[in-house]
Amino acid sequence: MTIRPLVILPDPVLRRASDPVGPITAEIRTLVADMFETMYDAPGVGLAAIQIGVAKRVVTIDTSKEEGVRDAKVFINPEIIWSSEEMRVYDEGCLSIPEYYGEVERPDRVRVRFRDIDGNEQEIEAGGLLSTCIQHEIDHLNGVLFIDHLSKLKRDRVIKKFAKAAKRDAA
Ligand code: GNR
Ligand code: NI
Repeated sequence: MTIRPLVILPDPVLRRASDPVGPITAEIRTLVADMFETMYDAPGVGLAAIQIGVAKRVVTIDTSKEEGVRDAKVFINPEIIWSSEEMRVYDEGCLSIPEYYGEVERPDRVRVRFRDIDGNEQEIEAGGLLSTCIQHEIDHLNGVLFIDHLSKLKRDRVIKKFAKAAKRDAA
């Protein structure tokens, strides 16, 4: 297993839509293992494959709060099949936009269909942090970032800041 470098804003890779996964091959299993390694190292509660530069519809999530207890969840080709009318606001962050946070309003609960690591179709209904996180990750699979849900003023400001930092790092 390998910790892979994270793709950081404003890298255009983050704007790519990811491709559906076909059969669960050894390559996919290695990708999932590397995603967990990278996510736990960061640390983050979720990761989409595109954040390590792989445009495949694979998401890892662990929202367990207790220290030392892991609850590793994998979502392959996840789709939201139902969203609650009720909304909730959460102060979101993203490993691809380090140290920036913003309040995003999303449906409170969602029902998600996906394939598990054995390729079996599954459905879950999620609330709380898992609901927020899975919606954030599915956005990544479509090239959407949480800052796209903020005002244009806030979004443009953060993109500008990260573009400057990237330029500085390249120099
Ligand atoms: O680690 C993460 N924390 C987080 C907090 C609130 C809402 C969403 C997230 S996901 C984020 C990791 C990440 O960037 N996943 O794409
Ligand atoms: Ni993110």
